[in-house]
Amino acid sequence: MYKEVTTRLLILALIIISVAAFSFNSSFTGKSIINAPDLSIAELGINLGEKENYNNQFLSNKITAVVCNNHNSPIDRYKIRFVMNNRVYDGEKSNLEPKECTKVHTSFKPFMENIRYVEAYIVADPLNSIIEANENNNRFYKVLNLSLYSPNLKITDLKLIDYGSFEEDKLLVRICNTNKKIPIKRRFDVVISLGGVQRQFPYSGNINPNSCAVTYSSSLSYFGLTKKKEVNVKAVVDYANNVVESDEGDNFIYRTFTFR
Ligand SMILES: [Ca+2]
Ligand SMILES: [Ca+2]
Ligand SMILES: [Ca+2]
Repeated sequence: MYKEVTTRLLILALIIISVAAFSFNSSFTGKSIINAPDLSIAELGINLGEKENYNNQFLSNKITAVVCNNHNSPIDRYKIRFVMNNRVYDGEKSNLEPKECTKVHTSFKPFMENIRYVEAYIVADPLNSIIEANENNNRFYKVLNLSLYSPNLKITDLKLIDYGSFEEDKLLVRICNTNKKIPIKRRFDVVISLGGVQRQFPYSGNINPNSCAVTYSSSLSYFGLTKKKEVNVKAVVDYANNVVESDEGDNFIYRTFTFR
């Protein structure tokens, strides 16, 4: 009985020692898994961590990714690939210590793209040239809403300008860009509907942030208005929707004019 217990204890001790020895050993073998870096993407966004995270000054908005090294070996150099709006932006960074994170930016300018949403991908080590402890956390996908980075057209006035005779009179349309930081640098149109007759007027100038511009219609005879009466007039800016705006719902104005 005593001998049996001793034997069992011995066997148990052997098992414990061998398991300990195996785990001790395994920390020195399989180097590529145990001692390796691990690139991962923690976050992707616009102007991440900036003091003001939207509507920076002209040209200074950035798409930012937070890249981390989750494991125990440093990384000398690594490549980062952004894919946005069907374009590829490649970058290279250096020195990422174990357990360290860093921010990576691209030159992508949200408002210059003139799109409302962008599907954004980021890949760390896109050519798989670094052996990592985890190869499955190198990609990040996010749909970014760029509306806040868009300008905004708004019609603030529509009035009749007297050119002497009523057929020669024109309509003045006052258009403002209500965004405080982003200019409008795209052609757009102004459509005026007068007494049910619709005419289109292109506008090709830029409008600076927080600024207004005026444009004029053709003379009223161009609308087929031949006799004096009361007419409803509607003006719409960016009728064909060439400009992506933060607010697409404030682009029209109504007036009623009585010609006597
Ligand atoms: Ca990884
Ligand atoms: Ca608008
Ligand atoms: Ca628009």
